[in-house]
Amino acid sequence: MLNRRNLLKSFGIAAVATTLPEISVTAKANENSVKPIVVSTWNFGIAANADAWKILNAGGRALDAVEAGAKVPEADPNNQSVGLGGLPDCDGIVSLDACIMDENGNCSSVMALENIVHAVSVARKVMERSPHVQIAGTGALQFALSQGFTKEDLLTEASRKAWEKWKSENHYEPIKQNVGHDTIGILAIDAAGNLSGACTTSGLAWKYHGRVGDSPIIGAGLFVDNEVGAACATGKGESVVKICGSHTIVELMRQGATPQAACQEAVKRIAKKQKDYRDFQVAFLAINRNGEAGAFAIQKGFQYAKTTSSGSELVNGMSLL
Ligand code: SD4
Repeated sequence: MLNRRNLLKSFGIAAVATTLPEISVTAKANENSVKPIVVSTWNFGIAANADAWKILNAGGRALDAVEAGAKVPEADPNNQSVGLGGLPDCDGIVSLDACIMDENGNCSSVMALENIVHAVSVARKVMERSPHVQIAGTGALQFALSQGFTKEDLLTEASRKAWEKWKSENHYEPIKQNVGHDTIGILAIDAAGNLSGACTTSGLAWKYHGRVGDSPIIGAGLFVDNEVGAACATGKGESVVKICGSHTIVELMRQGATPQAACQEAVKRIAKKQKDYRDFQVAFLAINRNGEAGAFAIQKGFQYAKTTSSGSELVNGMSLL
């Protein structure tokens, strides 16, 4: 039976328990294209992928697929880390970060957007109907309303109660975060071989009002290069931004790293520079343009959902700790 060390070796990766190994950059990805394909973060990615797959399977565009997939957890009031029902900031206000990027390098995001469920769709409108790549705060809301989105109260009863409990225990002090927080990042390749990605989140619970994480920052929470591959991030955004995580991973894949080895190297950079890395989670997910997927996290427990013509599966990401 394979033990963990052998399993890591079988993937061409050195063991990663206490030391931080050099990554092994393996040979160029094989040419056995797996497409279409969609991958997304966490177990709720299975439901997101199902909607994305309908579009991919019908020959649709990866951009439409990732938007459709990201909208699934956004609309789910029981998902407390994305869209409707997301845990609020320290003032009890739900604010969303989202971005989207297509095969031509077009991209855009909304930051700290309030009162609109489908932040990812607002981000797409920024890309397609404005001259900008980023719109934040009240301006993002104003833009969304001008595009026909409707205002809704995003704070569900369950999230309001969770906030009130936090408030009574923490005296309004935004705390050092290590609460469960599960952004969806979703990456797809369509039948034409084009890549797109999207990312959407309510961000860290109890954050400072106006705080922006990595998810809407192109290159940090998401990056897509049609010639190479795509990557996205979940976890503590501040740590992802500091290493420009997703762009780093795409550039490593450009140099020949497998998606998994590239994700591992990004995690390693965080661990090298951020001494408290044992106290938080960051996970990266990537695909290359041949449809190979890989992931790597700081902590155990990260999973991603993968859907191809063979079906859907939840894959356990490897981790540093
Ligand atoms: C953030 N990266 O706002 C997001 C939160 C997250 O899994 O990913 N949670 O920092």
